[in-house]
Amino acid sequence: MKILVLNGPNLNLLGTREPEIYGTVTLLDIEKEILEYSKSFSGVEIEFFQSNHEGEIVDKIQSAKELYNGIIINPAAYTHTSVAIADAIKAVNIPTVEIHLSNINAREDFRKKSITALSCIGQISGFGKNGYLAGLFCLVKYLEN
Ligand code: CA2
Repeated sequence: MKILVLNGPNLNLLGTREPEIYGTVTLLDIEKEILEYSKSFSGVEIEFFQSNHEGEIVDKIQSAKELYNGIIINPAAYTHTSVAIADAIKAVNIPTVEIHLSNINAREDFRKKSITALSCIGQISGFGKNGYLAGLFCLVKYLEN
């Protein structure tokens, strides 16, 4: 089973600013933890991708067809704006879980609406880096059934 973990704009800056919202760990730390946790499931392979560009994220999702069984995505700010990413997820028809480090429902009004979640099987928000691990667990169980 192959899972693509996709992170959107500015998440490459994790650990450098706004630690009160996003914590102190870097994206590389999170990726290492996901990789470590993935070993507790047999036959699960992970690939990581981060981009600050909407079109690159759309291209990556399109190219995931036939290559990946599932996607874990934190679309970051594109969560609230990107019909293009939502359409790409729908088009490839790959089960996708949306993750947010912060609790987007407890922040500014504009963050409460997720356009991309409309195309996802579920969303985990507010549990920091552990959200990615919970998302992997839920996605693997979903794909096994
Ligand atoms: O809580 C999340 O995971 C978000 O997807 C993070 C996005 C934000 O726009 C979403 O509303 C919620 C922002 C990611 C930016 O991350 C930074 C990390 C360090 C320094 C600056 C930005």
